[in-house]
Amino acid sequence: MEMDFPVINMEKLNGDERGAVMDQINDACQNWGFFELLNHGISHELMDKVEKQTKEHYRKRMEQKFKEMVASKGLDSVDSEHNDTDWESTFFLRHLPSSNMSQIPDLDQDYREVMKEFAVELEKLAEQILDLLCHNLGLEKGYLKKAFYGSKGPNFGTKVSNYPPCPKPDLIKGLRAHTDAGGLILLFQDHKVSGLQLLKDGKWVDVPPMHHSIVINLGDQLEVITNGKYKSVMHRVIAQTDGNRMSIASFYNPGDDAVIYPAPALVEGEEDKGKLYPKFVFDDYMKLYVGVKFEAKEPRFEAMKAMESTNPIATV
Ligand SMILES: O=C(O)CCC(=O)C(=O)O
Ligand SMILES: [Fe+2]
Repeated sequence: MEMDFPVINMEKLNGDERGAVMDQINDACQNWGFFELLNHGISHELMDKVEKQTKEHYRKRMEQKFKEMVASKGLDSVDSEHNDTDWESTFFLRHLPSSNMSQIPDLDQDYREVMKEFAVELEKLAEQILDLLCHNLGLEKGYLKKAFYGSKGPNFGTKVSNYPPCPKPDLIKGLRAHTDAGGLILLFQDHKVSGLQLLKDGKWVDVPPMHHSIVINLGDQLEVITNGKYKSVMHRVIAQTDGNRMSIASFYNPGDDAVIYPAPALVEGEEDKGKLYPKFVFDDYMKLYVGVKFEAKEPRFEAMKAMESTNPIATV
């Protein structure tokens, strides 16, 4: 039976349907790697401001540059598949462990302020979701936050993207297929222009645009910590021939020096026999990931295993 994309109404976590909603989240984590949140507590007014300012910023500061890039690379007239470019216009805001917001050029002051406010809300939501995951996994409250903490707290940042109309969306992807390297990803996506797809049972499935929703997906680190109980899932963006898709993806990731390994409570059997994933320093994983982002994740885990066996990390 074809299952529908999981949509979670967070309001119901406060009522007598809590158990069923928790099960729905657990099922989404096990079978989809993705779910979409409604009534997540972030005000619609704030989200509307973020959307308006992001679209305005694109028109004022990014669109011309994108068009010039397309023209200079001849991307609008390709006649065969392009596997080394993405049809996206992006910039990155870092919030934690320290903010880079004041160094980003061309951000209007009110846009800067609204994005700061949004990031604070998203950080709270991320930690709330991590605790729901802890509960479902049978881990103590705060386990995942602590696992990500390292010595300076998590890395938390936002990639602001626009996927402008693309004349050849079958030849150039908006964003090529990948799994996310980090922890928990929170996405505010355009509610009118679709394009995000995830790979499920060998088929690409649309992540449905919904007004004022936040889409959550799980990165490679949660696969490792859960010893594969939850998995990161391949996804990609298909640009549209008409319509510009906005997407604001926030990455709640481990700190650079956080040591990542399967939670002992989720490793079955004696000693380390049931441990399916390696132990490593998050930054070592990221150094590897940048070069192989658009490849399968399994060789990344294997490379980390090889590193672990030559240079084991003391148990902390
Ligand atoms: O734009 C999107 O919807 C997804 C972006 C994404 O997958 C990423 O930046 O890792
Ligand atoms: Fe992604």
